[in-house]
Amino acid sequence: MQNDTVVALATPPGEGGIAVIRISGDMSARIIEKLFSDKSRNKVKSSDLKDRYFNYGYITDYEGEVVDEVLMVYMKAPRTYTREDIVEIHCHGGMVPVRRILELVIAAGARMAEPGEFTKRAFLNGRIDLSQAEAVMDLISARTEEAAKASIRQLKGSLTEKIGSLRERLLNLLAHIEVTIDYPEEDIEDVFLDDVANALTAARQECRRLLDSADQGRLVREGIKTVIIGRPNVGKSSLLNALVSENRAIVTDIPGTTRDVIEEHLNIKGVLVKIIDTAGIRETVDLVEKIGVERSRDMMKEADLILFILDASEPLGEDDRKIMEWLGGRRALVLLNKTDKPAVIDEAKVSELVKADVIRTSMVDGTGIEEVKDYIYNMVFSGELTADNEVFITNTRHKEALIRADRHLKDALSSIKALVPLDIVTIDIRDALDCLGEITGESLTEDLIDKIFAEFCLGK
Ligand SMILES: Nc1nc2c(ncn2[C@@H]2O[C@H](COP(=O)(O)OP(=O)(O)OP(=O)(O)O)[C@@H](O)[C@H]2O)c(=O)[nH]1
Ligand SMILES: [Mg+2]
Repeated sequence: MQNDTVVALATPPGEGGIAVIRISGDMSARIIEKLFSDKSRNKVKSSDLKDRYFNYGYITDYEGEVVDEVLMVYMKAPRTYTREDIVEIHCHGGMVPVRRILELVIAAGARMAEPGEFTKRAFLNGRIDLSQAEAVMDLISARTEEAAKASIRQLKGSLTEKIGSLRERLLNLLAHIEVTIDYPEEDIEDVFLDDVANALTAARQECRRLLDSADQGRLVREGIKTVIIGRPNVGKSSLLNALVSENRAIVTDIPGTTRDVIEEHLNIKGVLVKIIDTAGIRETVDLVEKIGVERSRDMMKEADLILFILDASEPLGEDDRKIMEWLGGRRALVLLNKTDKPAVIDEAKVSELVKADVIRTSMVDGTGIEEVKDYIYNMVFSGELTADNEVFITNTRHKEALIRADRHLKDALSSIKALVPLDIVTIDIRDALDCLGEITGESLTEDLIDKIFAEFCLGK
């Protein structure tokens, strides 16, 4: 399967200045000999083509009719993205030339590539590991600079290295144990068991460190889901508008203005934030508003951060207290809004009731808006993680594999302590190794690999 030659449009479909059609595989050179001619309309031999060089010319069909004027690059294996021969045709970016060239390339012996097939070939040919392949996809879909930076680090192999050294340590340990198992006549010393236990503990710590970074990793990649909550009329929609600097949500002095959930994206210094404005929470008999209140409550459950707004110009009410109960132990920031008006609320009482930071705001004069943004930013980057070489887990598949690896190491450790025979302990260590290998792709079945690449985009 892998020896055939594939083709795909590498640029987004639609009209554009240029489009790039990419061909990869053994037949690439022969295909280009059939279809490409130089500026004097002479066919070229692939042996005459310079490696990695832009060639000006034409793509012609089998009657010799010009289909498009193009730039063509021939890249010889193995120094290419897929480690196979690659040809890229830069043609005019209209649907007609693109479709005709694709048809001609397929008629000349290639087949349409599957989504992600170029990157999959790079993986199968050993140019990159699975975590790097996934980083390519993350980079393409990154919506902020921080998310892109995290993908670049992973693409460069930082996670590969971390996982690789962890696996190596476990392999050494395994070898060590196996030697001992091979000589059963020798008594196993306590010192040896202590060494094994220490090595397992160290490996677990490394797993935990990577897992600890996963929450931040997810926030960087997917954005922080921030939900604005409060009783009607406290200024929730006004806050959404102030944060996105736009009149996105309707603001009126009528309580119950917002009845549905409104979502907007915000980029705070490279951190992606999804801001969700909700219907004011209160007891109501209005059916539509009631559904809105239900939704507000559901939103709270999924939030990474809750911005709980109170009207500082009014005393605490029943509805405010109810929301406090609903907050439970969730991560929240309290905003005392309308501070441009005379203060009525008892701030000390509020801090006592809600164990969270409090920021004073006014949507009329803009007080506190920057502080709110800083608070959200600091949720992701509180110090050490900003270091450029820091590895952090951004992918749920990796996180899940690490959790399983850690569990096996934990089992191995308890077995050692319970003086369970060593060959049982090695089973757990092997299982942990397999889990780690799933991250880099060494111990994954073909089906799973296909599934992962199927989520990629076409032409990558
Ligand atoms: N003085 C003052 N008025 C504010 C402030 N923030 C909002 N308001 C006013 O309060 C009223 C309600 O604001 P909204 O933003 O619609 O409130 P809400 O919480 O979204 O209300 P619902 O959608 O009904 O739940 C409007 O008349 C706003 O202009 C503030 O900081 N100071
Ligand atoms: Mg509103």
